[in-house]
Amino acid sequence: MTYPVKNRRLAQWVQEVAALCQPAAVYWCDGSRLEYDRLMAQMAAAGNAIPLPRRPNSFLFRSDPSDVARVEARTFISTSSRDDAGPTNNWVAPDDLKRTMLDLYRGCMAGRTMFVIPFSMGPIGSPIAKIGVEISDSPYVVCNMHIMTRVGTRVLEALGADGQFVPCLHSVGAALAPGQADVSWPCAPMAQKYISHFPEEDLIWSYGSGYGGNALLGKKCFALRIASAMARREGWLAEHMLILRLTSPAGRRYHIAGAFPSACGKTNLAMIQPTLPGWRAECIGDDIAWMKIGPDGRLYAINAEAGFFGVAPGTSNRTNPMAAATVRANTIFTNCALTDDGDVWWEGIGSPAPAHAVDWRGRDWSPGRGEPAAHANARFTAPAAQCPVISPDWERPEGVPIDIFIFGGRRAGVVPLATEAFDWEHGVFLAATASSETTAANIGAVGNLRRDPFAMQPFCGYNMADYFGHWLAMGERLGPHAPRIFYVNWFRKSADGKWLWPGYGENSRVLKWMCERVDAAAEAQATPIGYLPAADALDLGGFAIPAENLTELLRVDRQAWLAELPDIERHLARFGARLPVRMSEQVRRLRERLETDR
Ligand code: GTP
Ligand code: SPV
Ligand code: MN
Repeated sequence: MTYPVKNRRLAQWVQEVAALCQPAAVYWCDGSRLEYDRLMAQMAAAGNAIPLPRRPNSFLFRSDPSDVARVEARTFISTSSRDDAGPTNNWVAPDDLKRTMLDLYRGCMAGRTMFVIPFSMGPIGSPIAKIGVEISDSPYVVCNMHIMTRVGTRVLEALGADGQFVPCLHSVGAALAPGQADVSWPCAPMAQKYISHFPEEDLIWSYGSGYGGNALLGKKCFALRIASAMARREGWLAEHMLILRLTSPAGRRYHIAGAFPSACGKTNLAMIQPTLPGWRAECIGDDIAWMKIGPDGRLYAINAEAGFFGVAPGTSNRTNPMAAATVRANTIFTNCALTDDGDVWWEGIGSPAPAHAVDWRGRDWSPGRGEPAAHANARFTAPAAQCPVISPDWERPEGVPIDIFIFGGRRAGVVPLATEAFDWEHGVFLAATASSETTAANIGAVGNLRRDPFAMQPFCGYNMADYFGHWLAMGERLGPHAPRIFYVNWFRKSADGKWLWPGYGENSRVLKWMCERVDAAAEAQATPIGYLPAADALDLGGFAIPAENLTELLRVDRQAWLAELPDIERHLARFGARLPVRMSEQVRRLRERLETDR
């Protein structure tokens, strides 16, 4: 077999994988519109892609009910030493894991086409971008990759004869015997799913799932887990962050990068419509930022992706009008409900529940059923370029200079609306001890409080203690150019379970305070946990929030924080001697501040 590729390593790898997986055919993706349309038409003809007449060129897919989100319990960082993966990652020795997975991969593509998908994370040719090649037996993955990354011949050209790429092998794990009919969403049982990373050789092997981050390997597997390990070796940052540009009424620009755990508000903040008069926001990215120090010493960020793989439930014209506009055409919907007039519907879409719909499992549904019509982790896949507020600079090869980092999580209690770190080291501590209630973005219990450092707990490709150390080292290199660090919580609730803060566009009030802090133009008060907005420092013009809500949102409850300390200490103690001393020093000082009056 000859391949249309100059890159010898790629040609050889494709040949090896074909020999191992035994597909019925090998197909090289060119990334063209024609290719996308052809694959979509085939999936529609098979009944797996449901055309949505009200949204041009858009389709609905329903996954297998067992395959609806990432599976952290089946995700592995496979390094020769267990310690290099660290206590936050599942670990199996590379030889053992490869032996197990080779057995699974043998013949696993029988009866299917093996697609070779060359892709670039970041604009092709950007000094921050990198190339990967995904091999997958899922045409659904190919179409999603078309939207989420830059796919095709241009990438092979950029790769050249001896360029570097990250090999990403994916199979849904459902070989077809001769004559066997396919199912609409092939996948393997949970115990056979493996989302494996070999950071010592920049290699990804995924088996058994067709959903999201398990299967679109450019995203979490490459752009976060493998890239975070590369970034540490090479002195840059690969982060689970949105990127936005905020312009003040005076025309001053601020670039903000924010890390919140999965399903905790990145896409929404990335496309924020500020409610404050005169403030404008542009979206640059909603999930993954790659950042390098530029020639002027500042930190420059690119969006590693080309599309949005966004949470559908809760997305409406009121909450995220820019996302709602983005998904009007050319969008893939997964696990949303289908209305009788041929449109998608989900909880929180902003229109009343239809009297009848087909739910995400393909069953008749009506509002009285007591079950949601869309899966809580139903998603849309849409081109970033379609976002009405996408920044004209979103594909700038050199990226945008970051002024502000925001970390945060989903906490019904304790954590105030906004906190500013005392300094970089304290900011790293705030991020390292970030906590959040778990969401439907992972298969597992929802609503459990856990530590999710830097929103990277499921995505750090090496020992998280070394990751904290890398952030401390980056701060030293950045010196006076280091972005300011803030911590937010949009998700505080009252005793009777209502949001204390309206969120969404109103979050611009908090962003404005941050920008003013950068310019030394807003007041803050020192508290044991950091600087908080002074009582009148938040712009509340034209805003009707009950005074008691605001008091609660900006209160530091010393007793509640003291009660949190053991969990924070336990969390850091997991890292043992590998934890940077500066982090244990930070927790000691936090305890001291909380225990003494100030
Ligand atoms: P991933 O794609 O999983 O990484 O998620 P994400 O961080 O991009 O989260 P997203 O913006 O999609 O928000 C997830 C859910 O939180 C949606 O249902 C949103 O409607 C909701 N949400 C986002 N921002 C806010 C906010 O400011 N307040 C409240 N109450 N809910 C919010
Ligand atoms: C997340 O879980 O953080 C996501 C969705 O962005 S997935 O691509 O499935 O990881
Ligand atoms: Mn995410």
